[in-house]
Amino acid sequence: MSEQTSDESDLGLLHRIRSQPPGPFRPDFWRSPLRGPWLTSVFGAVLLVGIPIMALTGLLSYMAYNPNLGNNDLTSDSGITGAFFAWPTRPSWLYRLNQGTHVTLGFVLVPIVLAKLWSVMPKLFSWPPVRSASHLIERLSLALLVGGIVFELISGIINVQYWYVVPAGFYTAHLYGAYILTGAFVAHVAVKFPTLRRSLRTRSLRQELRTGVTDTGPEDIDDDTGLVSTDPQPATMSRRGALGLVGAGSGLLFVLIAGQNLGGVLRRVALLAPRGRQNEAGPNGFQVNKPAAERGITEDMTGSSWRLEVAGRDASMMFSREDLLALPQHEAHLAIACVEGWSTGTQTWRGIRLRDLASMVDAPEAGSVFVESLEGSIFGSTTLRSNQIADGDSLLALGVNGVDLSLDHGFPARVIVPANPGVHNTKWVAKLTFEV
Ligand SMILES: Nc1nc2c(c(=O)[nH]1)N[C@H]1C(S)=C(S)[C@@H](COP(=O)(O)O)O[C@H]1N2
Ligand SMILES: [Mo]
Repeated sequence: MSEQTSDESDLGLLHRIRSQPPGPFRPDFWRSPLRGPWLTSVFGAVLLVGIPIMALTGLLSYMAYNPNLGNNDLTSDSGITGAFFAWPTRPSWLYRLNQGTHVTLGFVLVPIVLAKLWSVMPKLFSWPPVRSASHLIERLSLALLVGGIVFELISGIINVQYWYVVPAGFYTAHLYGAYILTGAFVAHVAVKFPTLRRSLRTRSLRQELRTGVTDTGPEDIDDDTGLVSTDPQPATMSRRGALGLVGAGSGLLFVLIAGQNLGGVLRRVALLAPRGRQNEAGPNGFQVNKPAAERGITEDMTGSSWRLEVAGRDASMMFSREDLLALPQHEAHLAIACVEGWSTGTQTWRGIRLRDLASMVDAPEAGSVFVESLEGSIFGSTTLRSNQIADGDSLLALGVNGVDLSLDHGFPARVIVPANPGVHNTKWVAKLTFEV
């Protein structure tokens, strides 16, 4: 008797589950009148522009890192990023612009990505979760898209906030994540672009921006996208309010990060930029990313016993700092721009042209120079290409803004090359090896 009762209730439960999926899987669980293909498409249109810019600037940054040159990029198999062209030295602000765009836009896109995900949330809970093989493939590709963008944004933000442990691991993961995201993005756009175009035409943005809460109703029901609520609540916010909220979030993030690259008054409010904001008084007061103490560089190592070795085809020469100061000095107005998006702004560097040093060791047309410093971290050496050596503003700098380099800025000598990713402007240089 009791068995029969339990059987019956089991059956009843099963029936209820079939006809009425749990909570968020029920279509009438999602009741915001704002959700609909138009709103999703507005966010989608912004990402349609933003994500390709992220992919392009990211790829260009890898090329600037010069993965086809020896030690410059530690990513194994950097693929096409190593293949194509030598990163130019002109315009000198090129890398600053590239990384400023990449990092700033990455922050600015966060609210838009969140809003886009919110707008399609009911689709995440489709019931049954898998209807067919093609539905499964569609859902897997969306998982790659959503997972890819969330991973790229989080890993990028963690990196520029210095929360990472192994930097080389970040670059590899961020690059491969980008390949996956790009693939999923291209597939998604190919499938959804017609819907996006059609949906954007269903409402007028100008009209929406004039519509308050009381006049805000759901979008027209369309069985195609399934985004419009089947049982909408009255609006508590207008579309104008929703777009304004997302826009304000992006604007706030812009203000909190952009100054690290742009400088000026925005630099003081760049609260999300751990390096970009510091700026002390004095000629050496601009940002220091890796201080001497952190790298084990002491006054002893850089004092009167310090020598620079310059090696060329057959010749090798040793220079004291006095020897270097006796050589022709050149001035260059250049900014350091780090992969993390911050920049020192333009400083006046003074030192010896790299190409002059190359000539002194009989390597005037050097194909590359291997730069070694007094410290052995992965940032402690770099390889520069022929076009970088040849540029008249590429210096082994001894001074900055009219004074000697400070120890933190690379005393006795550091590399400074126009449009060079910051990390290749090696400090505390001990040896230059020019290869023909
Ligand atoms: N030897 C050495 N040179 C170095 C570094 C370093 O850690 N060691 N840091 C690099 C990085 S990551 C940047 S962005 C630039 C500017 O950093 P700075 O502010 O520490 O000079 O210097 C580069 N030169
Ligand atoms: Mo850097």
